[in-house]
Amino acid sequence: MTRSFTLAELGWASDFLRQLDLDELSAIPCRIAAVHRSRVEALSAAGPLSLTPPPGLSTGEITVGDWALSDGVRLLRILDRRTCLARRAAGTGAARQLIAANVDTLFVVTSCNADFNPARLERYLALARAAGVAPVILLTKADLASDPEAWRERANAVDRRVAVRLIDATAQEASMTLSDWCRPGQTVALAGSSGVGKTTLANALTGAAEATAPIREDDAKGRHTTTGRHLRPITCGGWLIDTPGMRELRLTDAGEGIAAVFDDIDDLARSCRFTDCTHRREPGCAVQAALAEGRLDPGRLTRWEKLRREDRHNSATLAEAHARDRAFGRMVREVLRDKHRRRRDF
Ligand SMILES: Nc1nc2c(ncn2[C@@H]2O[C@H](COP(=O)(O)OP(=O)(O)OP(=O)(O)O)[C@@H](O)[C@H]2O)c(=O)[nH]1
Ligand SMILES: [Mg+2]
Repeated sequence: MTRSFTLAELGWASDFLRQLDLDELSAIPCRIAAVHRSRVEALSAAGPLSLTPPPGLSTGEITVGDWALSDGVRLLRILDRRTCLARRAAGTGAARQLIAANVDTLFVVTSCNADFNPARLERYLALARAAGVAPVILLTKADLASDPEAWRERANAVDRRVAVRLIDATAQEASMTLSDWCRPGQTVALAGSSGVGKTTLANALTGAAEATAPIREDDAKGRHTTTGRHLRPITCGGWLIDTPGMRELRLTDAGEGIAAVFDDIDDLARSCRFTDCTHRREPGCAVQAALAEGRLDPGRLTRWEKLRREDRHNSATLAEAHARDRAFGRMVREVLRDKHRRRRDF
């Protein structure tokens, strides 16, 4: 990337400036554009930078969209994030994997076809809400649907507060549909399964020509064409983070996000007679009453319970892992202190 951008164009805001100590005023503020194994790429008002993180900060703790301070060669520190999208890392570990930072809008992308799945949409909406990011649902392939409005209604039914847009991502005017959210200084991210058209949309927004690939005909699934994450300038202003199609989006620490997406059930649960009501067969259960009266969709209740179970399990595992790390750190410090003491006493 050869163009340089002003700090305001890069998305710099007073929240970040306020975090600087007096002796940091000469440091270069920069925005992380890509994270590699031992180095990060960043954009600053003076142009692009290639930086090495300081000892003790692994690149796993840095993510695309982060604001950082640098001396031009080294990254000095990461500034507190305004928003942070994260999930539980794939595999068996408990680690929390950062997806993107300081994102204003998350475009949750699905298509007007077999990819559409309310449970998955709710999961993405909970991810966005837990991160403090405003979600927008994009229904791609509207041009291929026989009744696009029916798909819009299905998306509206998932969460009536979330904006929904029907779009043909391959059309010339695709980026116009998204212009409300893609303004100078704003950062948007795309999330959704493989093959829904994230890269097609990204290309429309950035004018780039990243590779896309046709989906399988039988189940509308993609082939995980995109593999990296980058911060890229949008033609009409703003920034885009294209995330690869996630094979797994496991929530962690997303309790508040889930409560926000399912606030109807959350409200009901609060008026149950018992505070530890499991909403199964307790007397005075407002959730069961709503089900019996047809005010609550049983499928939605099942999905809420599943997400909460998963989030609680993952958050507990994460908390345990942190406690183990802390205990190990304590042990190492004690051993070192002991060694010092013995050397001194010798
Ligand atoms: N007709 C039509 N085709 C689309 C639309 N959006 C995407 N496609 C096609 O769907 C296929 C998959 O699109 P991609 O943009 O590669 O999907 P992706 O979400 O980036 O997939 P991954 O990189 O695997 O996560 C491509 O052949 C696109 O041309 C749309 O709105 N209408
Ligand atoms: Mg892609």
